[in-house]
Amino acid sequence: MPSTTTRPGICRICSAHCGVLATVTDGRLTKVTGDPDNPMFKGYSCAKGRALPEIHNNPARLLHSQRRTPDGAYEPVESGVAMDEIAATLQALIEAHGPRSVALYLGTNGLPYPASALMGNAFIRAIESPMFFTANTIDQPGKQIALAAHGHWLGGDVDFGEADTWLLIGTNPLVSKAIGIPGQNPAQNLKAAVGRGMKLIVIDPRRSQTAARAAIHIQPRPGTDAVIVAGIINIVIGEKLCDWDFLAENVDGFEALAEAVSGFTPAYVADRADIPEQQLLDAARMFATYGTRGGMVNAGTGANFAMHGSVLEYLCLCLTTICGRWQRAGERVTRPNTLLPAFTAKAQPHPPYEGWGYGERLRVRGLTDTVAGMPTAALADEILLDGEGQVKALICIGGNPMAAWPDQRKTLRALENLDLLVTLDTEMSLTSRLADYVIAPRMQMETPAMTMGSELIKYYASGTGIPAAYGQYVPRLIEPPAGSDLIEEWQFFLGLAQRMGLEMWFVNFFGGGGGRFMESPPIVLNMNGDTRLTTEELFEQMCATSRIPFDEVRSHPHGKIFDVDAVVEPRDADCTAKLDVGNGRLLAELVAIRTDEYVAAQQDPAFPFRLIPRRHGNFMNSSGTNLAALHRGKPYNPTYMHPDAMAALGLQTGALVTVTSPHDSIPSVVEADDSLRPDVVAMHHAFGGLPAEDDEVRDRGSNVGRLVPTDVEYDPITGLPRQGDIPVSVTPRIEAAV
Ligand SMILES: Nc1nc2c(c(=O)[nH]1)N[C@H]1C(S)=C(S)[C@@H](COP(=O)(O)OP(=O)(O)OC[C@H]3O[C@@H](n4cnc5c(=O)[nH]c(N)nc54)[C@H](O)[C@@H]3O)O[C@H]1N2
Ligand SMILES: Nc1nc2c(c(=O)[nH]1)N[C@H]1C(S)=C(S)[C@@H](COP(=O)(O)OP(=O)(O)OC[C@H]3O[C@@H](n4cnc5c(=O)[nH]c(N)nc54)[C@H](O)[C@@H]3O)O[C@H]1N2
Ligand code: SF4
Ligand SMILES: [Mo]
Repeated sequence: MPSTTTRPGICRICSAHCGVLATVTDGRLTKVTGDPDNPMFKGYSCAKGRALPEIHNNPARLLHSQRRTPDGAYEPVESGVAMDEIAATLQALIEAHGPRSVALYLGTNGLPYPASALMGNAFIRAIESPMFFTANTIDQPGKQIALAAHGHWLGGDVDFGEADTWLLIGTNPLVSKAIGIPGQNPAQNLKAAVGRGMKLIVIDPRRSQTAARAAIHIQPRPGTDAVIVAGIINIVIGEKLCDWDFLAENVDGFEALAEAVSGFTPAYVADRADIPEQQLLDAARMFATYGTRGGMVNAGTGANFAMHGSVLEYLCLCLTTICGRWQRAGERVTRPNTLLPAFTAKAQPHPPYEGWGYGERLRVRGLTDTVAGMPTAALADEILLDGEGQVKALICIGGNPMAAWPDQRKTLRALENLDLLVTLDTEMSLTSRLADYVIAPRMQMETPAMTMGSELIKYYASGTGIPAAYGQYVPRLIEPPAGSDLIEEWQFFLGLAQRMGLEMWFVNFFGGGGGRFMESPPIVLNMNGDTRLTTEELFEQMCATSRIPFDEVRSHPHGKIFDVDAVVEPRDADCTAKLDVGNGRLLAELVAIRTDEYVAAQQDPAFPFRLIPRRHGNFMNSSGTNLAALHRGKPYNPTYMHPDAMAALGLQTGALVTVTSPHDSIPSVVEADDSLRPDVVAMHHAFGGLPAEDDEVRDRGSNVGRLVPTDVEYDPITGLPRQGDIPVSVTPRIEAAV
């Protein structure tokens, strides 16, 4: 008789952290479904979470760490030996070239393992290298830049579940579960909201799953979001729809904002964005006046990648603030802490602070450390540029630079130029195939799990995090496969530190690089001497000051929404802080977008389409793309194109094409999609092989990042290059004879 158990687990593939039910048969994960007894998720799960058995049992999964041999092949290496050798190489590099020669990159798969980001960061601080990079600066770093310039409202967010309007820009939370609509079963959350009368407004060049449910869907030219939001602000101010009491008490810079947006008249915006003027007016009025409880504004990757992400995010905060869309004294605290320490929400601002231009200076493009973290798009240059400070060693935790970084060819040159490349990855990812060592880690269900990571992301931006005092902890549900040698990432860093004689301590922070602001005191842990710690004990220490005692959370295996009943306190009598909607630098950038020279430079008849990003419901970036259970016979990322545009080029779904940007070109397979504007094409990123593997396009897709240069157009503060609204041409491609 096979032994079968079914127990609660937590899927951490994305930030929703769904409570699921995991069935284990004879030590193997065999089934994952939603957990009907979980009070937050009520049985919800998505295709990715339900594929956790295939993900764990993937034949391509690494069961042993790998070492590259002189002839370029890989051989298994015992993890302790790998740590000995890596520690010795790092030590030698630091002695010869200084600590800055060692960099660390944290990708999206830091998220499932709360200790690994912290320990990776502790390690890089222990060697005194400033070179800690995360995926955040090739994501939406403008969010933290904008918060620094604007300040934080200490009363917290308006609840999506109570609001009468909401504005979403370039985000598709029904698929991404990332922002705006709470990610804990977003389709249900939206359905409930629309059912009670909420008016959703979506700005997206594609009729996305989310846009299809909107009261107003504005379908503009990509890259015009800052122009549109400036136009909405201009209408709100012009029609005197602001929350004047809130402005008087809490806000500086209103005159400067009004002046900066004044040129963005409805007629100008309608023309620039190619949208009906009346629709813009309707959207602005609806957002500002509809119902009794107004909602907030959130932007996503689509809007952030199209240049001027910092400005756009700042304008989103400005619009929220001039409409007074923050929780007030006496109202409910909508994102109370559970596993994080208690805090007191107050109806007052935390003033703006220095967000950029400090700390480590990069040797390229005048970029610096910022509140969003170090500019990842410049790391390849730091590896390639000879001279003092050159990066010689890179450690990647749960990230895939060859798939996800901009300028794939430059990334390839850079990674090949390193003296030491180490990845911590569950498979021989595109990046691992270039590594000197690949450290094989445990997977989700082989480690304990908790929801602290999902709770923490509220510090990343408004519209994120868990909208309730919800917490869940689950122990490890399976042992790693028999005969394997797998470690957890944090143990790898502690192992290196011990071998190098380093002092390790870590401070709890949002691992994605989100901001320097938290209301509650940081959790500081000293790791020295604690060599036999288990992950369970580490979690206990991380939760030692949690608002709900860790044991209490643990005693509810299906998760629990705690009744904390917190309300926002009135402002302190001596509080003089104000939010700032008049940041000079960001508003100057806005005004520059309004000039004719700027507009003229955007157009080039050689590139008649704009390529935009979009997420795939079944994959998390590059993860899962090689699993039949998830790709279901389509293992590539098509170029989605409007049928009329295809007809004009004589193309049919399934035809091979070449997509060319001013920088480079990639092969692709075209697919009809009438949800797009005819002048726009869309692709999922993080597919494809190495540049030499383009003929495998039908089996693995192609790499969008290759079309993106890092040093031509980029955000002057964060270094984020133009990863969306990319000018491209699409031309038929002759299928090579096989
Ligand atoms: N052109 C373009 N570029 C983009 C984007 C875009 O839309 N368009 N999006 C950007 C954004 S928003 C982001 S966040 C970045 C993402 O950039 P990255 O985080 O660098 O890329 P991922 O593909 O998410 O990398 C995940 C890696 O984790 C590995 N992995 C899977 N499971 C585990 C595990 O359990 N443990 C460990 N240790 N590893 C695991 C996978 O095999 C994979 O190699 O890409 C950015 N780049
Ligand atoms: N299933 C799944 N979920 C994920 C991920 C995944 O790969 N798969 N990735 C995770 C990660 S790392 C992140 S950062 C988040 C991202 O989460 P989101 O930001 O919500 O990303 P998308 O779902 O791609 O939605 C972006 C939308 O922007 C639109 N868009 C493109 N260009 C423009 C533009 O110029 N202007 C406007 N207004 N809209 C534009 C696209 O059509 C698309 O509908 O998702 C996370 N969740
Ligand atoms: S929504 Fe995210 S956390 Fe939930 S099951 Fe899907 S991938 Fe996992
Ligand atoms: Mo991301």
